Amino acid sequence: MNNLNQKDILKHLTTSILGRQIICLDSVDSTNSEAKRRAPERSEGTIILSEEQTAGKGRQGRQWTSPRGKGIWLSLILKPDIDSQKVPQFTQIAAAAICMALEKKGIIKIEIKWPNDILVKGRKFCGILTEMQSRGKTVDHVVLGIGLNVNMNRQDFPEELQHQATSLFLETGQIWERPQLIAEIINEFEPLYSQYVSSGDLTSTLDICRQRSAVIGKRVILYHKGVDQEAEALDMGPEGELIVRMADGKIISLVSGEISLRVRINNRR
Ligand code: BT5
Repeated sequence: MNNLNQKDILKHLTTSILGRQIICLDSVDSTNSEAKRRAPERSEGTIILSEEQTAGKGRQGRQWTSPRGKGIWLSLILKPDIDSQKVPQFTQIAAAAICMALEKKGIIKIEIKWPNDILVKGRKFCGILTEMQSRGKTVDHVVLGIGLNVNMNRQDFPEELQHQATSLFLETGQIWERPQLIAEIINEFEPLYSQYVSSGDLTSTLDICRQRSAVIGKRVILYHKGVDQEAEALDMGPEGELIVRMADGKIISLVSGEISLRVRINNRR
């Protein structure tokens, strides 16, 4: 497997702005942390990649396993002229773009577990971490992190993840070229992102996410600040929020962020 380099990715890139500058590292703590450090002097669309992450991050201090050479550990620096409240939706845009790119390669049965997990047959192979630096409503920069397990074997995962995580290789039996996948994800992301940032239009993203939702119509358990609550996921709202009916019948909208969600294994009503 070749090391990642800018040239191999640019060959497949059809975007006008995003991904035109690519920094490929050998090892880093976290590409999101590195992107945040470099964001002030970098322009919109710069991508940071690393062969491995020694402290890959999930949400809320969780870890992201990122073994050398086997995955896409990517952070995209964005500098949108947009209200900071509209940034969490970037996670949905990225999820939609990843699904479109992979489906075009013939990888099917991909599901999105709101807000930031992408699954095949119930196993997670991709996670998204959107971080932002803002002053009030003004966005300084956004770092959109994508972790995608590409050519990982079962043994590349720590034991506790072996039954809940997967990779493109494990699902398809095929070794995948990372540069092409990276370019194709960014190619799908750019139009959805530009449409949203320029006009607030999220409809294409929402259509893609709703059709592939692993949670809509299911009983779920919401976990927030140490408390589990049962609910039924009803739909996604116009801003990408998840609309749920709580056990007491109350209907509420969840904005991505602090809430974790488990789909109930036994999903009978
Ligand atoms: C996420 O968090 O799913 C966001 C992951 C984002 C990773 C990318 S890699 C490039 C960029 N730089 C970073 O430092 N991060 C981003 P969350 O929903 O909190 O899920 C974290 C949980 O997923 C962990 O607690 C594990 O249970 C599980 N997990 C960890 N590594 C995994 C992997 N490689 N594949 C599947 N599941 C994993």
